[in-house]
Amino acid sequence: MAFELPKLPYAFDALQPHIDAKTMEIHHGKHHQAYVTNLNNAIAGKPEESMSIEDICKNISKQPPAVRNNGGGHYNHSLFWTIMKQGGGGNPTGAVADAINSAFGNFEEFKKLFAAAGVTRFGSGWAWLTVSGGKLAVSSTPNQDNPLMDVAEIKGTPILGLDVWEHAYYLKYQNRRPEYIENWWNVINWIEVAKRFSEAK
Ligand code: MN3
Repeated sequence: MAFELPKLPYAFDALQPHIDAKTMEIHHGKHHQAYVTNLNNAIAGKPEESMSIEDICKNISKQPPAVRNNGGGHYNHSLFWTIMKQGGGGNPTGAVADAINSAFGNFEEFKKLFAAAGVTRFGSGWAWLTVSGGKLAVSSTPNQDNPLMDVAEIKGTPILGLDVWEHAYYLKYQNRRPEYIENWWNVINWIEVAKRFSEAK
């Protein structure tokens, strides 16, 4: 087996009340598992079996749709679980906070831009904060694309990502994606985002 479902770094109910336990259970155990299974099936017997998911994403334009969709799904969700935690939220600190202020003016302006990227993504996709060309950028991608991919409009190393597929919020928020995003700020693991920022430079 080339790729495996990473263990969720907290209990299914750890992000309540902002993200409910049932959503987490299905999202991790069914949706993410399906991306991993389908990715492994798509690359069986191929050199990609021994490649990192990051390297597969970086040359995604050479891959068939099954690898783009499921490889992206595996990378994106693996990142997503780690940038949330029980008792998260608040404001970023240190170098990543400085970089946010320098790129967007202040944290509140960044939040507005990021939320807008998530709210206005039509259909399914992701909102991202990415180190791109040495500075931070906000963007969104469709489906399971991400900023590592050579097909992305804004390319770089994502340090924060938000899943805006309906499966990420529909049980609790139904069609109210903006409310899901507003509550999601309360579970962000800024320590992990700062770590990813320091490694991306
Ligand atoms: Mn998802």
